[in-house]
Amino acid sequence: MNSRIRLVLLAALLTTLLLQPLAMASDVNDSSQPPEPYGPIPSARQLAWHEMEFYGFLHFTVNTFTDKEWGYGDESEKVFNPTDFNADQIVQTAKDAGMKGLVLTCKHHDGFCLWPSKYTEHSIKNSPWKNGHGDVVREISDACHRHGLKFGVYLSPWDRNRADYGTPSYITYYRNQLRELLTNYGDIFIVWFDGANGGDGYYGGARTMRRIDNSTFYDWPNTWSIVRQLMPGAVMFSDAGPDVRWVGNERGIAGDTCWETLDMTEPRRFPGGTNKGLNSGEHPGTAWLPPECDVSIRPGWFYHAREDKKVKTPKQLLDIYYKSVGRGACLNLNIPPDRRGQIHDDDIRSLREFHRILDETFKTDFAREAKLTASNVRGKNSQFAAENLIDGKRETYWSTDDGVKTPQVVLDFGKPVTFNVVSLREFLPLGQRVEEFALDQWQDGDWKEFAHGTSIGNRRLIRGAKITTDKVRLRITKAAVCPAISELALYAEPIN
Ligand code: FUL
Ligand code: CA
Repeated sequence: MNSRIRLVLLAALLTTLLLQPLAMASDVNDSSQPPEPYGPIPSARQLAWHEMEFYGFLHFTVNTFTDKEWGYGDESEKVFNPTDFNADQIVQTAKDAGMKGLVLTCKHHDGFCLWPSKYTEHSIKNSPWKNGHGDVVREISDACHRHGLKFGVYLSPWDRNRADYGTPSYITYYRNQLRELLTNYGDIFIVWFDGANGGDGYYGGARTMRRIDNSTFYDWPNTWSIVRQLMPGAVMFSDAGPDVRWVGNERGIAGDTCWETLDMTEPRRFPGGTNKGLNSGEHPGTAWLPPECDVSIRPGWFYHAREDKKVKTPKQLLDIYYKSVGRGACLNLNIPPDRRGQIHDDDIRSLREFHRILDETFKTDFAREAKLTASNVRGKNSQFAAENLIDGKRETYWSTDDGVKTPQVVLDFGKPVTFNVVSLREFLPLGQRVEEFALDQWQDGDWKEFAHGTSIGNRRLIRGAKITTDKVRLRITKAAVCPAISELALYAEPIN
């Protein structure tokens, strides 16, 4: 090191040391300022995604007509021929169920494209449907935008049709297709990268087994940068993000403790890599990487008539909702179009009742009328008051002075109130701060704990037996730093 550099470094060190006590003092005293963020924090695109909470998957392709789950790749384009395709029926069904968007399998593992891609003949342009002039991606994306839903694309990295699968030219092909989808179909909220990869297939007639190295073959960083460039607002989903992680199972269930963060220093973090930490996340982690819970309303992902009576019941769907959305994840519920090209009546019936119950449940928040008393309010400043918990706004929150990590707040209703669902939300731009909490009810002149939990994140829904009380208390029992909580709401389900 030459002496000049040494001098500059010394000066920098001295300045840091001298300024530090000042900086610390101002942090502690200046509780009129919002708390410092803690750990990894979400990007703007992730925050927009968190707000969706519930959207749908559409698995639709040649498999719908061949009755398979994974097409081999040798299916004739001629088999794709819906008898009464109706994008409005599909999108309206999703909307009526409360979904905020739809993700379409534009190309599944079999390689058949639901849009007339310039780069292959294995697409809808060689199908009898609409005499080869159809475009399912166009019709579904247009209908989504018409009905106020967001649209997302699934483009299978594994392609059992392509002769060049496993060689570098396939990556060029894959990226060309991605560019088509990201430039011709309006706004896209999510790009879904499947981790299921490599194996036997048709491969242009070779009918062989092709194993690829998931860690190198796809060169993901350069594919991700195409998405960033063409659709900067879109989140990307895979086992390893970069924006949204898989929850580690296809049952739609997040861990009871579920962090929005993950440790990305783990070396096998790529699509099809390790499942470590996916279900519960890792705290504090190195990146904000929240989970999406994907699950099908039927046993399979594609429509099969034999599964018509196996559609999940409203009760099962509610259980999934509370264990996904209610654990800080988003729920991506698959509703596969049938051979007509519409959502089947059995699925509609179940979705309708599921949505009716959710609507009834979340119609009235019994906490709104409560009188609040908090053990601490940051800087005694109304900007951080406990009332922010019950104003229905995500962007306002209750917070405490730095160092006050175990505060409590009492909600006094002034009369008995009955509920069985509690909703909590953290203010996400400041990171995931709370590590444990408990809820008490006032009963016979004393506090009685009725629930406790760990992570909160975007949303924690606690669902139990009905409780009637005139006071509820939230205790934060462990936090990394002073909490920032934007919601405490109480609801009653129209059942049990
Ligand atoms: C899996 C695929 O293999 C299934 O067919 C389905 O698309 C599911 C959502 O992802 O990995
Ligand atoms: Ca609020």
